[in-house]
Amino acid sequence: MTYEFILFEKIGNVGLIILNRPESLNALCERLIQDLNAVLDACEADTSIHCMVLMGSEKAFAAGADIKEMQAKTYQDAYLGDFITKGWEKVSQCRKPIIAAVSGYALGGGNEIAMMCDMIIASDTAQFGQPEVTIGTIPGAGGTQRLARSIGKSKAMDMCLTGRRMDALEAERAGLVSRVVPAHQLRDEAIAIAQKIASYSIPVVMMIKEAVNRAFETPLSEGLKFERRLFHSTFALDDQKEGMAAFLEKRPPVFRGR
Ligand code: DAK
Repeated sequence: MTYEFILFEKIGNVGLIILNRPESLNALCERLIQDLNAVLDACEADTSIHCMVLMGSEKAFAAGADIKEMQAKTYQDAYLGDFITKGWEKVSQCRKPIIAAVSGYALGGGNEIAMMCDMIIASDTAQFGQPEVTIGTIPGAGGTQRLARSIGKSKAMDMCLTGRRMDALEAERAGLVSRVVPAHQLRDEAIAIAQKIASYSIPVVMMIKEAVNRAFETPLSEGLKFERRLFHSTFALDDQKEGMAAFLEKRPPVFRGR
């Protein structure tokens, strides 16, 4: 499959997805979102891919939704056409893990897409923000919701109400980002983390993702029950037998994803 605004590479069991619209700092136009959906569908369907990395360029992960595309829309256009809603949730609906590797700007829809991923690895040059207030609108792809859950009310309000940017170290302190690495190492670090995840049992990895995400959708008691059921179900997997046998036999496990 060919994409207009995405570069794709398979590295072992990892799918590396690169947003590639440099002249607009990876502004998320409709075609780019279509390409992103298509490549994610392909990764989900490819059983040899166990984990994905989503990144942009060194200067920009993505500078937000395409303002040139949005500016002239009327309310009727946006509402009746369900403007840019279709497909925007795809990243958050993938069952396999996705790592966002962010360098440079992750603004507006760019930050929202990064937050839809399962973790964010940032380069030391990364800048995160929800600047919609500065252009007369509000975050529209989960910014007010995911940011509040990720970094708490006060910092989420600060970012969404003032439009200020957060650098990589502040984002790491606030819990938005899991690790910060030097810019030149970002790609390799993100791929190494993805390869580590991809080396484990794929059904187990997918269950962990499902269980952690359940924490955001349920009360604690229901989340714990859900986790317990999934935990019990791992005892039906060959990979659980293999993983524990390998530990006892002091050898590396060979997971077969079964
Ligand atoms: N859209 C379109 N073009 C953009 C862009 C954007 N968001 N960001 C940058 N560009 C373009 C610039 O227009 C410029 O193009 P030319 O003038 O060369 O043709 C080129 O990229 C380089 O940008 P600059 O010359 O501005 O570069 P600088 O280094 O000086 O500044 C900057 C970089 C990132 C600080 C600046 O470009 C900037 O402030 N960009 C806009 C950031 C922003 O406000 N982003 C939020 C957009 S609103 C939804 C889903 C998503 C959304 C809403 C709803 N649904 C599912 C319902 C999301 C909304 C948003 O993201």
